Amino acid sequence: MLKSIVFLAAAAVPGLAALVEKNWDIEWVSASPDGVARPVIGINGAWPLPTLEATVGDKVRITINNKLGNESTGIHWHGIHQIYSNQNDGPAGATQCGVPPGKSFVYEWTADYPGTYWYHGHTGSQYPDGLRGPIIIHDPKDVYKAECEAEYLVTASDWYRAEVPALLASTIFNTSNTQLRPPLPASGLINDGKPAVYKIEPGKKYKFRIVNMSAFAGIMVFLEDHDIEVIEVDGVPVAKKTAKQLYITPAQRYAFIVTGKASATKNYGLSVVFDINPDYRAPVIPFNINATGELQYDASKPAPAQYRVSAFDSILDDTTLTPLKPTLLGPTDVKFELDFNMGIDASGVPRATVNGKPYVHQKVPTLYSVLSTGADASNPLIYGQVNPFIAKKDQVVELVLNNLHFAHHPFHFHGHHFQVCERSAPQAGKAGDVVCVDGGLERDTLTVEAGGSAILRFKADNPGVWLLHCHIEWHVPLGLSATIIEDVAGIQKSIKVPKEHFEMCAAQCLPWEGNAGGNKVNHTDLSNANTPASSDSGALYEQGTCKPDTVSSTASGTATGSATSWPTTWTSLSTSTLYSTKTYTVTSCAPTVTNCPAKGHGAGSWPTSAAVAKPSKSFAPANPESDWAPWVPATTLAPVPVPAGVAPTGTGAAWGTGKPTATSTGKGMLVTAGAAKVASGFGAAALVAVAAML
Ligand SMILES: *[C@@H]1O[C@H](CO)[C@@H](O)[C@H](O)[C@H]1NC(C)=O
Ligand SMILES: *[C@@H]1O[C@H](CO)[C@@H](O)[C@H](O)[C@H]1NC(C)=O
Ligand SMILES: *[C@@H]1O[C@H](CO)[C@@H](O)[C@H](O)[C@H]1NC(C)=O
Ligand SMILES: *[C@@H]1O[C@H](CO)[C@@H](O)[C@H](O)[C@H]1NC(C)=O
Ligand SMILES: *[C@@H]1O[C@H](CO)[C@@H](O)[C@H](O)[C@H]1NC(C)=O
Ligand SMILES: [Cu+2]
Repeated sequence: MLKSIVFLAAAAVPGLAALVEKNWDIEWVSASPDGVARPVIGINGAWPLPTLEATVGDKVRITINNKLGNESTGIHWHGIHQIYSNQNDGPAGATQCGVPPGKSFVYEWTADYPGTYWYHGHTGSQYPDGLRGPIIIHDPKDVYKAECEAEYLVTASDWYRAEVPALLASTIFNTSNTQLRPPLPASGLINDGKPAVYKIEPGKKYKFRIVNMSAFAGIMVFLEDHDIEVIEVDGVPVAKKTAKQLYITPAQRYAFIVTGKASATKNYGLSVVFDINPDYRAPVIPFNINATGELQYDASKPAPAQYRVSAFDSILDDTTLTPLKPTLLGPTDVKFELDFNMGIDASGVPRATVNGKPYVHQKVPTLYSVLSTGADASNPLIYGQVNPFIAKKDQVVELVLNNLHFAHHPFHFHGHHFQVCERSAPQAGKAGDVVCVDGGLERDTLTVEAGGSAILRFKADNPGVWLLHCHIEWHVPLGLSATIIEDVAGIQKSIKVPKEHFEMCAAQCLPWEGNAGGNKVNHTDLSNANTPASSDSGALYEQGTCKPDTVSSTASGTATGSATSWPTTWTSLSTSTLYSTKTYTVTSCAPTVTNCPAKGHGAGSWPTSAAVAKPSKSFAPANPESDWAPWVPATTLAPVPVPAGVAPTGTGAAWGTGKPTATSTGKGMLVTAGAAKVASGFGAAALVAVAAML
């Protein structure tokens, strides 16, 4: 295990940010957090994974060495804004190529805001296989710190006994799974199976940070006989609010204060209840996965029994929380409307769609297309089916998310904390016209209620390619993602991708220039771009369809075969192994294998556009400590009173009352459950409505 190097003292002095540096071997290890051993993805030979700690203003540099042998990888730093460092955000296909086995990749970013975050794999649904851990960005000016005796970290996660490739094959990529059921977890973990005993002294206050690292299950959190005093959501400090029960969707984080009882004669339970229902309000599946932690007053007394509640009737509505320093955006400049849904397409393949189209992972990562297509980068057509939306510099953008599906979905936006303008009650239908006012909740992951909507806002002041996607991990490969391309000119001017990043593409014979399909001459010619394949639905993970350069001498660039019969060197790539249960046909390789640069830097042709050659800010400088761009606050922060009417009314409508019935209305039409809304205009992926319990 590496030692955590955090220079708290130095970082507290402005201008003297520390460098937090780690070298992580990503490799398979065995672990049995719920008593059953299985292979998991560890770091430096160990699992659970380390908590990454830094202080606001610190530079973080993490080298990952992919020693998995059989899968590509990559890490997303969830909630970190990546100001001028979009190339370090992590999602394969959006801002980088996946890191193939045997390769190393360096992530460099600034700890821009304090709070509770996490890191996780963003390639091939790897985080349910264990590749996820907490990030804590300490705040020397933490307003709530003085009153707390100690700080505790709680992680909660659903846990699966089969590995992700098998889970995907049996559920998500299984065309017989017409109800789109996700895999169901076997157990729920607090602290990845490590002890969850929190020492409490009478009358003292403790800060708890809780991170939900679930792939699917939301969690309900409540304490026996103690209040939860919420102070932070997703890294955003909020005015204190007392709650009895918290509902935390995957990827969300909370910090809260627990006050010790004046006197206690026993120990108390901290309950985490995992919810595997499509909408927790009307459970169709009993809450049968629970985990209990301990608020320990006296170690000599017994641990508490599981603390249960009879109903989840006092769950905190997060939209009633107010940031301590609200972001002031002013009036909206542009509105992007995203209607999302799930269904099966005309070929019977399970899909999740945004405006009728599943996100399809392209050959050239979207960021690399922005950097290499000059003026054409402002044309959304060149990016292929990544559901692109282009925002201009400094525009105030409204994201209207209409959930046409009957389950709730937690949406996460990379690169920003968004402002929640409005969130509707379940089954309220599409969003109406709303004049957004500043002051409401800010966070980076928000549940959009079943059959309802949410309106989010952000200012396009962080040049980059940012995914906006459902954070139920099983819905990502189905295509439930969109791409927000923010400030094209700013990206071209200020984002410098180190050539080592392009080497990840080269090693897999993937292009790193041109449009989505790698066309460098005619950017609107998408004939070589990825489209939804009829034989699989690996939307986010179609990567590495060529042989690695180690076997280039025998390849012409085109091959057909079943994965199981491919040469072993091929199966070291993620795609071939991910689809190892089905025949996978490689019909196009761009560039052809013979065009692939040899190993090492400088071979091949790296992008030469003026924008890349002349960065205004560099995150791969020779002298990182002095050379890195200073932290620039993304927006001006000033307190304003919370306007009336921001909080939604009328939550709590039961999903159960509008229980869906199986309805098929034919190609191109879609009927959502409950709300019975009709949508049209599904281009490539015609949907039929499906009824699903899950
Ligand atoms: C595919 O899904 C069906 C229906 O849920 C299930 O019966 C079958 O076992 C699954 N196939 C595989 C290979 O897991
Ligand atoms: C964790 O996230 C999952 C997925 O959305 C959600 O179902 C679950 O309720 C969350 N858990 C908590 C404690 O919020
Ligand atoms: C889990 O907790 C919930 C709420 O307290 C309770 O209703 C349920 O019975 C518990 N399930 C089990 C298996 O203990
Ligand atoms: C570029 O490709 C598009 C789409 O295939 C085609 O319509 C157009 O004519 C092409 N332009 C040129 C100059 O070849
Ligand atoms: C890669 O190997 C590990 C360890 O044996 C295994 O658990 C995992 O399922 C494999 N991945 C694929 C895609 O086959
Ligand atoms: Cu989802």
